[in-house]
Amino acid sequence: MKKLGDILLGKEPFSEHVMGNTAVVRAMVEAGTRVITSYPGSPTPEIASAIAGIHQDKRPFHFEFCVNEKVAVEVAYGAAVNGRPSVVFFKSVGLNVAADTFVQLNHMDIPGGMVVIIGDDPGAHSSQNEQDNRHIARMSYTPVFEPGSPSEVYSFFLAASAMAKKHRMAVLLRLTTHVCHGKERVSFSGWNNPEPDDTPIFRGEGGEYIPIGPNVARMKKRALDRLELASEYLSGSALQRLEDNSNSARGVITAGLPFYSLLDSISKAEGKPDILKLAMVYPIDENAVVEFLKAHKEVLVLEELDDFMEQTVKRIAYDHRIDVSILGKEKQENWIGEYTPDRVKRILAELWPDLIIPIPPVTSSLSVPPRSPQMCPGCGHRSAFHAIAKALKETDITVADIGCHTLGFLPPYEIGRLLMSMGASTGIGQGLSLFNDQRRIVTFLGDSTFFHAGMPGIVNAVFNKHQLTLIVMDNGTTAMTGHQDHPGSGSNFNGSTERIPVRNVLEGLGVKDITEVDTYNQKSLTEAVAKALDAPGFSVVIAKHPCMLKFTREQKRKPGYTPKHVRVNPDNCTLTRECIDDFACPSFMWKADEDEVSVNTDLCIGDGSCIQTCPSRAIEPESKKGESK
Ligand SMILES: Cc1ncc(C[n+]2csc(CCOP(=O)(O)OP(=O)(O)O)c2C)c(N)n1
Repeated sequence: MKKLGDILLGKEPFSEHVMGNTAVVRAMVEAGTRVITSYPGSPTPEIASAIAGIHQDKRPFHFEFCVNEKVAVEVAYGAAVNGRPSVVFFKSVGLNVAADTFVQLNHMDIPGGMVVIIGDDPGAHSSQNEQDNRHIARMSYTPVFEPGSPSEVYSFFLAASAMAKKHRMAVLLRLTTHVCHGKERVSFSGWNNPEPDDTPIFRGEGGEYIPIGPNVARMKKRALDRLELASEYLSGSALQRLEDNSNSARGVITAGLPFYSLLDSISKAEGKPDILKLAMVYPIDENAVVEFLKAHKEVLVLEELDDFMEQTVKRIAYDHRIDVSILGKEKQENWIGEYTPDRVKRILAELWPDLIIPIPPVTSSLSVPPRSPQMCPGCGHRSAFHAIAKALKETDITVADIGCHTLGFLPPYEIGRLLMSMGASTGIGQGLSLFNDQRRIVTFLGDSTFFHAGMPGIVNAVFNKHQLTLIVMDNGTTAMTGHQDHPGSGSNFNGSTERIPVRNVLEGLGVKDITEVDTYNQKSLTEAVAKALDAPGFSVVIAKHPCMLKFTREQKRKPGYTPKHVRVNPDNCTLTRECIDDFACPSFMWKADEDEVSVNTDLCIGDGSCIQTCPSRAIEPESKKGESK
């Protein structure tokens, strides 16, 4: 097994078992990418983890995490109009944040070329929706390549990058969760790029880059012309596949991961349908589709999420007067969720019952207990929710935001009754406060989210004099997506940087009522929140404590580290169960048969934030055990 750095930079051809998220970085290196930007979000953060596998001095490109997806697109665009081939990557809903700039891209002449990689999330494994970003590609005239495996991620990126450079445009590479995370052996070409030409070539004379007035129509024409060039590029492309099973009755048009699910589903079938697997899902290779439709009596369009290709295929059949029956997403349930092999098997069995050999259901004697997500042992957010709950009234309305602290909505805290999108809580809270002097409003924001999209809502609260309390859950990192740095962390992807404290920003934004409390100091936090809630106008409490998962991982790497734990002293324990029922740290275990609370030392990190929660003072550092005897 080669080292990650060698996989990404090795100049001789080789093959290796890698994730889609790794294969794409190798492709970026081969394509001579000079600037890569991102904002973290599943399923793509491992692209950055792979980049981190190349020593900073050896990286042939600049990489940075930006404060949000919009800025990430802008930095990549700025580099590309100056001649640097660039890439930006982020998760599905990141495109909503980036949209204002993203939709303009193909109106512009982009000499370096840009590849925009999005990680869509059918099945919503780690997103608040399943949005199908192929739609926004159409709206912005952006060609979309859709690979279905790590090998295709590699080859499709190279094609997307070549197209972007040749036609001086932006091209989308649409990945989905299992394409990002799936692993297979990928054959990599060798590479030997010439020294990059870093001449800053931007000119922009005569308003060429200013989309105002008559320029807009001219620019839009350019975007449409380049779309046509993109579809021409596909004719005869080796990336598009035709699986000829000599079946003139049935065919399937598909793309991406569903293609592999289809192959899996029909591997043992008799009378397999012919398959046209598209590499580009927008624009579609119309000639190939016409030929395929003409050659079959019945064609199924097999695609995850919306009926995006289906609509175009039906339009093509209509325009070309082709007599073919086209099957697609007639059933609403087929718009929802991933097209795994089992799912595709079920869809096919319903449409073409003679095709699929019924497979006996897999029975397993293992029963897996259902587990709800929860905060880590020692999490400062738990300590915060435990304290904040004591300051709240039953009638208060709490508004969650996106991050680890979203889990506050779960029992026993049940704090955060609405959730929408990153940074949305403060604005929603302001709406809730209107015509409402009976119920108090408390909103939450993580610190990464504060910088990402949280600030405009705060400015609005000050500007329009809203009555609410915001609690910034400041753990010093972007915890939920894997501890990426943000402007409040004091470091960025490439090293240390000036820390921008949340408090200073709040002061700069005009917030007058600000209190900062360590979340492990629960009494002070309860008091601070109670005071803020009673104060007139907009108040902010910064509930601070470093992410303990990150902290403990760092400690464990230090030589001589010995784990510390707490214990429940049975002599003092009065079985109030506050540690289990109200504080709810997963380290506490209830042994019902023995009527006893104990500590699972595999989970406990010894942070001690629980000690203050026990009314009978039974929780103590394990090191005190000897003393009490
Ligand atoms: C627009 C958008 N981009 C990225 C994400 C992925 N994501 C989920 S939570 C989160 C931020 C978490 O950091 P923070 O706000 O500091 O909260 P924490 O998890 O540390 O509590 C991110 C980037 C997302 N959900 N939406």
